[in-house]
Amino acid sequence: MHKAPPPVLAAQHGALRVLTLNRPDKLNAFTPEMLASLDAELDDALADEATRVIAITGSGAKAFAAGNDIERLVEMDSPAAYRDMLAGQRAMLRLHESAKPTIAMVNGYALGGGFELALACDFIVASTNASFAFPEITLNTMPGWGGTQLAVAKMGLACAKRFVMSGKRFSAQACEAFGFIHALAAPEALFDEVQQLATTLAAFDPFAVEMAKRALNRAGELPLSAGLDFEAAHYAVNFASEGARAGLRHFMARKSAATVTS
Ligand code: CO8
Repeated sequence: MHKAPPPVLAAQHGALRVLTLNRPDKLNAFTPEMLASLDAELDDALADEATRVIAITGSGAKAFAAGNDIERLVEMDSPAAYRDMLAGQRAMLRLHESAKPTIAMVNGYALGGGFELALACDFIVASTNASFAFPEITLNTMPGWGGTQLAVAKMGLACAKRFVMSGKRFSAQACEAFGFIHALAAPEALFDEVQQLATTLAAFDPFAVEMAKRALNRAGELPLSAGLDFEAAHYAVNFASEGARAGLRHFMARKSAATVTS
């Protein structure tokens, strides 16, 4: 009997876990099975101590993900679309809030839900043939997996309106100038670029990275005074950790070693 290919593939490269959306014949358009599989793979990657960084990419040379499956959307009534939207939002929120850093390795089209998934990651590393759009408005719909909120947070209101209200597709080069892309690489160098970033991130104390990310994520959600309180509380918790003590002691040891040799 023909076995369906797994909707998400997982591969380990040192401290980096790469999750690949695997529906290349449909440009990796999302299905409920794909979202459920992504959820399960995230559970696994988050529970695995050896995994320090999670990257998401798309199968094939053309697309990261072309968004939600339009064939399915067409058949949905409003309650089904609402439930579908909540499932997508849950996936985006998990990535946005995940304790481990996340990288979208964008290797082609990142459209609609695919763009939302990329924006939910901490970093976007894009190949020079990638492009980004929210085409929903051209379908008389709108982003529903957190796009309106994440786009504003990541690129500012004016730029987010340009994407959401025009439906226009922008090249990776244009998007780099918009400020939400961490790095651009030629398609054949994309994985190396992601690995370099992952190596940098994995070298830091994971608890410090997690605390800093949580504090950063609250910026813009809280008034400044509450945001500063949140930051101070996380600073204090992090400061009490063995990792922070070791980091500070290491710096002092280097300084005193330099004094002895000079
Ligand atoms: N859904 C389903 N199938 C898709 C999708 C999609 N989003 N995108 C591409 N495909 C399929 C095509 O139908 C085609 O299948 P087949 O070979 O069986 O005909 C295959 O993928 C290859 O696509 P094309 O032949 O169209 O490839 P091209 O290179 O000619 O064009 C494009 C590539 C420009 C990316 C084109 O496929 C396209 O415009 N796709 C649609 C993109 C889009 O509009 N995405 C947004 C979807 S809506 C969304 O994501 C909203 C999420 C939140 C809403 C939640 C509400 C519940």
